[in-house]
Amino acid sequence: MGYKVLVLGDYGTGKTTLFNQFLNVAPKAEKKPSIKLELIEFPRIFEGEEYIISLYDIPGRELTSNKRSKLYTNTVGALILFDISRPDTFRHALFWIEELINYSGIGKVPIILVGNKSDLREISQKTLASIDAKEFIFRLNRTSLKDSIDNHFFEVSAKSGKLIVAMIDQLLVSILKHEKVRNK
Ligand SMILES: Nc1nc2c(ncn2[C@@H]2O[C@H](COP(=O)(O)OP(=O)(O)OP(=O)(O)O)[C@@H](O)[C@H]2O)c(=O)[nH]1
Ligand SMILES: [Mg+2]
Repeated sequence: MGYKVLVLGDYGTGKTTLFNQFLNVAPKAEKKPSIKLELIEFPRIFEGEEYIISLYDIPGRELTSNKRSKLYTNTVGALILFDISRPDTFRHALFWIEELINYSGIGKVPIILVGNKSDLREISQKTLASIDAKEFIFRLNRTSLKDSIDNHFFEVSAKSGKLIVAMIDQLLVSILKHEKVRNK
């Protein structure tokens, strides 16, 4: 089994689009048969070792919180999406992070805060300044320092695929670092 990574965020932030884009941009990515949730697996190499990422697409609203809590078990990392054209989805990112921490069963979990739809920046003035997201991550890292959590912010376009491979590789580095500390 690979490293279980969830794609979380409010409805319409682009989770499914991002999820499917990995089939195009990550070599050897495959959709796996799965009863409940959509699952994509692919290998990534870091320092000569191969690691399998198992990515799960989580719907933003259909599930009750009780049902969702079960999905978080054994999660070792997450992509928390917001839509840079919808401030409400950014404010709600903390909700997803807290839910993940509460239910994952391993305490804190490294995340990437993902400002999605970066392609909209070129055509619309009404997009969030990335400085707010950077500030948010800075504060989050200050509060989780004692757990050696190392969270990051990426602005990507799920639509074009821009930066999403770099983003997942950064998450893998954070996961490996955190696992090392946990297994000491
Ligand atoms: N411009 C732009 N549109 C995007 C991008 N990613 C997703 N979208 C659009 O945003 C809408 C919602 O995308 P989904 O991928 O269905 O969102 P979701 O987060 O899976 O939504 P739920 O499953 O309902 O929670 C669709 O119309 C997508 O085409 C992006 O990077 N840029
Ligand atoms: Mg979806």
